[in-house]
Amino acid sequence: MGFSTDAIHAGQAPDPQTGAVVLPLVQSTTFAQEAPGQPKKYEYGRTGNPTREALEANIAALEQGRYGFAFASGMAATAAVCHLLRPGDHVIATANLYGGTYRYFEQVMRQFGLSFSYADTSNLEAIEDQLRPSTRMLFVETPTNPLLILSDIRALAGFCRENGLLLVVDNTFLSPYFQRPLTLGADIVIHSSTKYIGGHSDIIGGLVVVREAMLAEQLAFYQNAAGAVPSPYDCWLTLRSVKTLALRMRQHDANARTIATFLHGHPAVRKVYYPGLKNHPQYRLARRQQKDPAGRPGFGGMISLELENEEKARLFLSRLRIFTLAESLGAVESLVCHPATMTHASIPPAEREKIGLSDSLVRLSIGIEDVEDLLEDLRQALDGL
Ligand code: P1T
Repeated sequence: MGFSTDAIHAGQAPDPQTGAVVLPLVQSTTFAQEAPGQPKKYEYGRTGNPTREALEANIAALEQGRYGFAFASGMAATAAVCHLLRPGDHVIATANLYGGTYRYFEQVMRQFGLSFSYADTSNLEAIEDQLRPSTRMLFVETPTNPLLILSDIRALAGFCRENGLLLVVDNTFLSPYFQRPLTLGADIVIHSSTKYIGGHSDIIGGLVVVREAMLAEQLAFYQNAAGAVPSPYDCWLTLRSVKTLALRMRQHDANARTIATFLHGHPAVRKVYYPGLKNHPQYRLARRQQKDPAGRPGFGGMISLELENEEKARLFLSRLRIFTLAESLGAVESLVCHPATMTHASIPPAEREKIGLSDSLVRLSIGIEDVEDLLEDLRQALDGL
């Protein structure tokens, strides 16, 4: 089936009992058993729920995986994946990660005997330099939050196969509409479905998709044992959101391309980070790796820009009218954020400096409003800076 057909139908046949076209929302926390220890299909809502199961089947179809798992947040999804590891295991992660992921690795998982090294995962040699006998996992964000650096998933998958590592890709920034890491050889895909998949800034959620039955078994066990599951209502809302994912992603991408070009030509902007600009160092990789289901290149809706200094960045933020100053991204409305003091504040300043995340960096999440209005808002905020 095509992507949009799957987005609308996968996991959601009309209800056999009532004919309801929209998947019924099953809020029940428990399910009647025919005899002790003999449930019909579901027994307890943490273990399994029909609404959650539909979402899990849906995301598995969109990512072209076999098994999907829904969690209460993107961080809970990342935690589930980390629990595939054992004390003593070593992880190599992209140097520029979402700040919360870095915090979870450094301040939570380290306490349990895991160790983490950070590398520029766009460079295989830099990864190789970090490789140890105990390395078990390569954890990659591509494009990265907020610097939009890409890693070549297919090349990394080959490296991981040779070295016996699991390749995990956080696909939050593009959604399965523009990037399907499992088809490029990744083992595990993670989403903060709070972002593009939810798309309306009203659901916190996380998703994991795999192909291998062994990984699926461990994730299912952990999901039930640790219990960071989303509510059935959040799953139902997410399913509703996914139905328009293709339409929304096309508009995010179209608006962002126009805006990135405008920003690139504005004298107050020192640098624009957007993989769809020809001067992005990985423009060719972006065209090859990031594609809509019909094979057309897609760059997504995230843009970062460097202003002259932090003071100008703050002034710019205060002048914007349509762009709302807030954390998060990927929703229909445009947002703006100052990563150094907001989403990436949990990364120590020295580490931020190392990866090039400066105090004058501003991140835009381009929404699907009329692009002329967004351009006008940016123009009035930048002019005379
Ligand atoms: O917020 P949560 O649903 O728990 O997802 C965490 C997460 C994971 N991965 C990436 C790439 C992310 O960007 C996030 C969350 N990011 C933000 C809240 C933000 O504004 O960048």
